[in-house]
Amino acid sequence: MLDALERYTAAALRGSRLDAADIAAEQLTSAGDLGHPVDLIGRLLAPSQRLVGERWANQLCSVGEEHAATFVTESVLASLAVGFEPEPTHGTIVVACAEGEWHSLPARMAAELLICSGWRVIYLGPATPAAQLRSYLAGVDVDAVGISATITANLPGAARSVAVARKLGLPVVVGGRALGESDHRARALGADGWAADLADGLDLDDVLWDPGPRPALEGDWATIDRSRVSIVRDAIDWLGRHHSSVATAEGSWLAQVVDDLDDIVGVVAAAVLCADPSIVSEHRTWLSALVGAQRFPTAVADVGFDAVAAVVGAYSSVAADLIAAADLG
Ligand code: B12
Repeated sequence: MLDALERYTAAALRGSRLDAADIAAEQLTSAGDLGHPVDLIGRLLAPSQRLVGERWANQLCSVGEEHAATFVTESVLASLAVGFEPEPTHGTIVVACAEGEWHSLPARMAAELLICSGWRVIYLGPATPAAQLRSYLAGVDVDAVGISATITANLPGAARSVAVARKLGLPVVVGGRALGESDHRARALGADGWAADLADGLDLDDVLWDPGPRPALEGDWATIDRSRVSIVRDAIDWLGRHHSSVATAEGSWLAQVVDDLDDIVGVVAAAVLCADPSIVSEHRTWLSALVGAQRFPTAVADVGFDAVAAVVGAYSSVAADLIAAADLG
């Protein structure tokens, strides 16, 4: 018999909210070990979404199925968590996605986990621009801010979100897949704390560190991030001169090339911000596997990096050196 994770994921991928909710409820009420929403999120809903992501990346499910699964899991999360909401004891935290970050479900899961651990949560959802976050925070009485980032290209946006909250004197905790597995990136963003896992809730005394140096909001990373459109345009010109197939690209294929280049430039800005070339190599490995799964030669991923490497030096020598230092093997 298929285990609960596989059955749940299959139901979510076929868009069957009732089946998925039944499997989740069965786990909550049976003698199974997922007796609380915290466990349900950590051991069923989040792993199911990761599985869906892997299947999408390996061309084993379509974008439509991935969207359907996300809707099902959002619904299950909302319906199951409500009955478990305790009286808030920790104060109020605003949870928002970083500027540019459209992965709202990770932040939503984090919000539910915070609620279960006694926080009152105001959840702002996806991609709140930093300026709007600032005006929102200026008008509410809250104790802390949580910023979520899923893809590394959005770490520069996260740094701007963090900065506006800190300027208002609010402690900022960051989390999400883009932060990696140590506090290094969180510190580079200027956050006050980082939490990878909210299974045991969030106690600010445990996660906040002493204020250290903050990243300057101007600098090479900001120049690159601000110049994304021009760098992508230069990279397309470079590709046109060096790879004739790109010179004649049009329609959706050209749009895909532009998107991929824009992501690479965002990732380079993030790597410069965090002084961490592994951010570039990680993205290169991921993109190569993705184009391989799409049955394109993996060299298609290399040329995007070659193009950005060739043109970015005109904007930032630090970025050019960082790409050269990244292991793009
Ligand atoms: C659903 C989904 C989408 C949906 C999101 C819908 C939504 N409402 O969220 C949509 C369609 C928008 C989307 C878009 C894209 N996606 Co997407 N997506 C996913 C998927 C399958 C699931 C996301 C999810 O629900 N995660 C929920 C759980 C699993 O996330 P989690 O990080 O573990 O969250 C926990 C902790 O991190 C923590 N946490 C999270 N936030 C916070 C905040 C604080 C303060 C704290 C303390 C803790 C905390 O708590 C959470 C619960 O335990 C992921 C796969 C994955 N591994 O996440 C891909 C994935 C993230 N996407 C990916 C990609 C590439 C994209 C796109 C670039 C695709 C494209 N070309 O369009 C765009 C980028 C959009 C953007 N600019 O933001 C890649 C990223 C790879 C990479 N290079 O980094 C992934 C990993 C898929 C893959 N395997 O390749 N995506």
